[in-house]
Amino acid sequence: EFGWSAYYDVDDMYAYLRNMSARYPAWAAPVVGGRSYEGREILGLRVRNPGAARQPAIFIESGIHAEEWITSATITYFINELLTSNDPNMTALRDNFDWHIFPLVNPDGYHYSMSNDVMWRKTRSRSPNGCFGADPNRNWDYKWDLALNASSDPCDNRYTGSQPFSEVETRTLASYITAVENLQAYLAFHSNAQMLLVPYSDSKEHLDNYHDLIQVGKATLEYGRRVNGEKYDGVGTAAEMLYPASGGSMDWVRHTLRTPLVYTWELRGWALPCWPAARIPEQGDEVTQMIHGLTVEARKLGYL
Ligand code: 0X9
Ligand code: ZN
Repeated sequence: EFGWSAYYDVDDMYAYLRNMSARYPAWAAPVVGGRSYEGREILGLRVRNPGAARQPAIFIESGIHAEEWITSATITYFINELLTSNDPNMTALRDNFDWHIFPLVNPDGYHYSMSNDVMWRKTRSRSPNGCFGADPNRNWDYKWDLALNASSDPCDNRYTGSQPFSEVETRTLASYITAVENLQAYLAFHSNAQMLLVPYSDSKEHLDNYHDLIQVGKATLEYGRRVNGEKYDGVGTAAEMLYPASGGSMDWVRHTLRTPLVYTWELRGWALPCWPAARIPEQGDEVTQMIHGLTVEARKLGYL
């Protein structure tokens, strides 16, 4: 039985997604966002109001880094709240948006992290020199060749891949995202720097709606803080808050698709991936409230 007091491997997580779509067939359907090097699906759930016409779409990407288990556990927790809760904040979320939720976009790496090497981060593609995998958050086709906080060495943990979108996971997911109609928000989940990041990651350049993103982001973190009193370090570009990095998903989405609201969460945690399973619901509740808060605050500024 799937739940939130343990971490689950790919097959169990996917069974849970299929099970939820079977329980709520009018509202939820499994969607395939791409495929992996080892032939797994990138499985997600589309949740939308069967009685509504076109709604703003929100895309959730989680588990791109294989060892960041807490992100996938947190997002399946959110799915559970979204589909089963009678809290009016949750019913508003499921009534008003077209959700594309992918708790695990790097299934090969995650399975390898669970079964062989807890610190595994990358995909599992084979390089000619015998090393495995590229960093799927350095492989997207935006500023890829800057290779900031990245390496051209296939044995490095932050290998860019041999070319932009060399990894089938990022390539196929990008084409899925491109086809999402009316995409208004893209939310990516990592751990564990405890901050909220906005594009772009490669420079300190600020977007035209930077101030809106910061205002909504700060308010969003307050919704999370009210749950357990846990404070995040703040909101800003990766270049200013963390380190400059290039080839990441959120920058590609913002630049290529012009999606207005794009954020990357760095969840809480300590030494990866050892956030204790017994404390998954803590971050599940915080993130659920933050996603709710983000929609409320963004709407105040005319988004969504
Ligand atoms: O380095 C990363 O990819 C992320 N940090 S992590 O420790 N989880 O690896 C930060 C991502 C922010 N930058 C981009 N989205 N480009
Ligand atoms: Zn990460």
